[in-house]
Amino acid sequence: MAKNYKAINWNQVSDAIDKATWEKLTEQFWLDTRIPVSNDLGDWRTLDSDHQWLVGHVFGGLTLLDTVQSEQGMAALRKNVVTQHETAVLNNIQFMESVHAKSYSTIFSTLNTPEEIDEIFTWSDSEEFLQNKAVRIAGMYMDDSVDPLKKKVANVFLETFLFYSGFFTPLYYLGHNKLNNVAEIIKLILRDESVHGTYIGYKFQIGLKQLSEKKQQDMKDWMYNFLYELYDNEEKYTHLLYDQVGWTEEVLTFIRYNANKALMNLGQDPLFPDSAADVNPIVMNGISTSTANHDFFSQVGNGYRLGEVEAMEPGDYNIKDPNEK
Ligand code: MN3
Ligand code: MN3
Repeated sequence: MAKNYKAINWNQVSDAIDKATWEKLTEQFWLDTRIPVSNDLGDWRTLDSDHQWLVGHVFGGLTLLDTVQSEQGMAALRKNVVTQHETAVLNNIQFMESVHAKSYSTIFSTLNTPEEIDEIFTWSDSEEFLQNKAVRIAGMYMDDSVDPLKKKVANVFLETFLFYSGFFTPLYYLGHNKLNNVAEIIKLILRDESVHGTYIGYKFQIGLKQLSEKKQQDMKDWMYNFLYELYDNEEKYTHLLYDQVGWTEEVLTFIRYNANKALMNLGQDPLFPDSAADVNPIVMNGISTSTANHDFFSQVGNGYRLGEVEAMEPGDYNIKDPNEK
């Protein structure tokens, strides 16, 4: 046991990315309870039962994945931080993952009956292809023998890739000017995930560069194999959700595009040929527009303007080799 415990000093920050990320995340803080989801009830009632089923169950799936992130993901990454400020950032991320997980329940309680909500949770707690991805990733998080860098890869694949089969639905409706408040919640989540994926990917790249060339190559080989494995399951999950409404192929294009973005966050070359131009432009529109200005905090007088914070782009972090001068 160490003799002394070290107090975190924000006036001496060894990695400026920690501070920048903390500031970005705290600036864009939000809560589900401030979004008027009940304004979407009119749109909701125009959907047929297949489409209502889809909306409920994609959010059931997303609830499960955000539960994994909030309960295991950040706790796992926190065991291998390089700086104390990194711990603080991961604490922030962990709390927001709990907000994300809770926000779907806010949507359910507005749009769905208690019986439907019970059915959605029974489904997400048992559906094979959904459970496959949750158990696979959570299993890595909880296993102390798994390489910490691989846990970062699992985290970025989950955040930047595996969530997007679910995000497609609210973005599609947003593009058709439907369920706008539900979509607003999803866009606030996406804005968070954009920072999370970039930050964890950056920390991964620093760790990767410190390995020998042989070990870097082994890590890359493992990463691409792991992505194939996850994609194989994701294809089946997508068919299960989307075949009945006929959107499956479009969703698969969208998730391949996001798989490439996950690889970019990790500093790697894309795997799939799909680019932004291949994705349904209505869905891309939903992703790129900034969030509406709900101006939550001006009500309490401290002048935050939530909508002014833009999503991060991969180029926002200029990753340098820490060993280079
Ligand atoms: Mn999340
Ligand atoms: Mn996240």
